[in-house]
Amino acid sequence: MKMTRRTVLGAALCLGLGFGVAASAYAEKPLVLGFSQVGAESEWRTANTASIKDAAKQAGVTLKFADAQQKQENQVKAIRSFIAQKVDVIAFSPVVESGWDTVLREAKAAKIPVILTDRAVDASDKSLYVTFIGSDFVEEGRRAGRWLLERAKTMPAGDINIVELQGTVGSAPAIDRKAGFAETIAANPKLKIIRSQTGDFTRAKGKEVMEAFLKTDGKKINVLYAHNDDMAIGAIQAIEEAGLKPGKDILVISVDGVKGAFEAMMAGKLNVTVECSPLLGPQLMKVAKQVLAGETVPKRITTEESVFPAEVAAKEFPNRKY
Ligand code: GYE
Repeated sequence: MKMTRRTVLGAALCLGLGFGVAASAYAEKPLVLGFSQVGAESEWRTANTASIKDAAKQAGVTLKFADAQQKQENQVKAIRSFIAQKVDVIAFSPVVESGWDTVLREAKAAKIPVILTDRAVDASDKSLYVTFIGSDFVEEGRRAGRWLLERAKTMPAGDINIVELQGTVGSAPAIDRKAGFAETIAANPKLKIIRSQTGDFTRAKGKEVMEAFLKTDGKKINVLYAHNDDMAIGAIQAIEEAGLKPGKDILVISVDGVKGAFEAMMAGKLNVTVECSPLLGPQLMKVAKQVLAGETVPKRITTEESVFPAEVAAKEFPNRKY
């Protein structure tokens, strides 16, 4: 085992005092974790925050939690304050992929390990973080695309017009879910994305942008692909207000698998949700402890997920944890 700051101090105490009790009491000093969260933009995020806070409590980790309200500058400030406070480990879910190199270098210079959760960064120097725990967003996009490819087989001849509600501009899930979906539906030339715009992962924005899509393209729209459930739920409202039936006149596909999506599926308004688990807390606490103990952890830890079509919604609903 590598000697960490803590083990060194523990050993020094042991030698100095000659008391095993004092040394073990010191060894139990809780790990201090600084966590910079993206915000509170969606049901997914609320569940993710709850998972991190609960897991910290369970693991006896002292959590310093900061909500960035979806602003990168707030995340940078939070990380700098964690460095100043000399926390043991920093973890964060980067709102966008780029622009982290400077602050990550500052953390490295202060010898504070950084763990990425949920979203990735595009830093060219991979040594700037220890590991990235989260979903494979490209695969989620592919799963959404595969569902549509299957469904398209039973749809009338002619073009199938898709509108897309993207997540936050520049964020890993928006970039990857778009790419995975586009790559997959390319197999069927009838499937056409006629509009694609950001709804910033929120219900309010999802509704607003869908209203605009409906105004210009109305009856031409056959499918909505939303990068998260919240935007889909907002858009469903817009579709209903336009006098159309979501889930029937316009098929609705989304990502996350939050309870609200299952309710919408049970009401026949959402056709499928691709699972993306926000329950990253326990894994984060485990990895933070391993990192601090000097253990080697994998550079990429991928969350396991599945797909839930409307047909299984009622059966699965009682098992949902978020
Ligand atoms: O899909 C969305 C949230 O980064 C995976 O962020 C997360 C995404 C999630 O706001 O609902």
